[in-house]
Amino acid sequence: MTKNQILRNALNSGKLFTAMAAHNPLSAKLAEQAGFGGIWGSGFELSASYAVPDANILSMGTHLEMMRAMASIVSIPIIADIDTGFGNAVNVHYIVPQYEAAGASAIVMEDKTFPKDTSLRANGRQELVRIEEFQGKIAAAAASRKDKDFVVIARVEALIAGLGQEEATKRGLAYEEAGADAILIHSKQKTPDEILAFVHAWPGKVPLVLVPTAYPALTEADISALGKVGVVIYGNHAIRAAVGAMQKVFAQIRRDGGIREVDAELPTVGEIIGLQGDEAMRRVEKRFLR
Ligand code: SPV
Ligand code: MG
Repeated sequence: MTKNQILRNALNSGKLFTAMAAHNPLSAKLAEQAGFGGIWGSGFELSASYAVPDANILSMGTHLEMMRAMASIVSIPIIADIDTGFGNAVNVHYIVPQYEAAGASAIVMEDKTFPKDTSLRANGRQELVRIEEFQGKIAAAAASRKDKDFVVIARVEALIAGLGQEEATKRGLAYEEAGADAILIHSKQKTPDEILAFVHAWPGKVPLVLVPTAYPALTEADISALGKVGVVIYGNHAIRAAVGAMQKVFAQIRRDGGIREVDAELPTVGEIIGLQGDEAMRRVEKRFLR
């Protein structure tokens, strides 16, 4: 089965598919080893790893090349976060085959204006494009893919923009009609109430995608029990884990005036060499070095 088929089958299966955010091939590999079904090619994480805001500061090429690098290392599907599609429907028609060729198995595109502002920031600029315009962008994404199993996910930002449930449902249905394979509905409310109201009322046929960063109380068991959600995305836990771990270790080394104490708490250099794919390289060495 191809990676695209794995994701497509998961969406059709009715079973919840889990995707962990990653910002480089190493974090993607760790997510795969931990047992997640797929990788979320997060714009937020990649931006954070460059220490710039998640507001279309990085170019499409930078994100695309990171998806390619991750896809060359992991065997699980990558869901690429293409923000607003880097322009209009013409841009989307051009870039979707590039993401496909880079090894992604899906794109998620959100209905905000370009340049976007990050969704979870308080008081961010959250302006949406017209429904018809975004339908055109979704239709362009669906029409331009080469493999019918490549998944197109439309992301509704109406709740993030404070436009209410009615607008969110209207947009979700319009994007389904335009050819979206799934609808990502995002919320920044601290409790799951807003998202649960949307999910319970969702009249569409395609599965929903949730990103429960703001409302972490909702577990996979809770989400599965809703019966309408195909994918849960853990949006930024790789970069937050990395930042927390580095801050802790760096502070300890400064406090201790050296690395003696901290050394035993860290993964060994051997473990890192293992993650670099050393074993495979040694096999090549043995076979071809003369
Ligand atoms: C991302 O991880 O880049 C996302 C999810 O788009 S969020 O940051 O919650 O908007
Ligand atoms: Mg994003």
